[in-house]
Amino acid sequence: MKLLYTPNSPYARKVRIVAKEKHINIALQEVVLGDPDSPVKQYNPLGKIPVLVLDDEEALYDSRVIVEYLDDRTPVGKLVPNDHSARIAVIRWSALADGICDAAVSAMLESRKPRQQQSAVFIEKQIAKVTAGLEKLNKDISKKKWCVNETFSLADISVGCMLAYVGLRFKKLNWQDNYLNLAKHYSVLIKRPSFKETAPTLSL
Ligand SMILES: N[C@@H](CCC(=O)N[C@@H](CS)C(=O)NCC(=O)O)C(=O)O
Repeated sequence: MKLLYTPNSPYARKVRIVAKEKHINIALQEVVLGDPDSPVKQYNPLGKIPVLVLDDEEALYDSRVIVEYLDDRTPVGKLVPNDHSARIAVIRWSALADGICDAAVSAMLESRKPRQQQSAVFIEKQIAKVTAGLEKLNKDISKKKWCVNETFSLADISVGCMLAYVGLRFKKLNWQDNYLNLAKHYSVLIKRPSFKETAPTLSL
């Protein structure tokens, strides 16, 4: 099994953390998304990473599908609970964290266009989604240790990956000072080996 990934993708990091937390070995294949010879399209018609290529060459995407696949491979340390209401809560937290990443990625890509082609209105709209999402998560995490039912889950992993990504791309949002409940939550998460070993390294 191999994972096509880029080191800074929050979605791919989520998958890498889930694999580590579940003690599942996956080979990593770093790709360059802009490279015309990148193998990604061969496996995912959408051209997006992460993609998990199974031993029989079947490809799984997107990150939400891959994390469920990995979580179901072993009952040890379930990250998406079986209980219906806990499961819905976990995937809802995760959907919001991923949605914030979607808006942050869109704003970042727009800001990389030549200045005349950029839309300031579009960027502002995406950043507003990021800050509204951060506010909601900051309120919901409140004084809790973990996002759902006081148990570490996929919700915490998704939130942690999103926070690291927003910090990497939008330092000026200064989320660590503006969302103190999230900052406290993050300070606990980054002590886990799975987070330390997957920290983004590049600023590209
Ligand atoms: N919903 C997808 C999002 C994946 C995604 O947007 N990945 C980005 C990298 S961070 C990508 O591959 N972008 C390339 C493209 O959109 O062409 C997931 O959860 O896997």
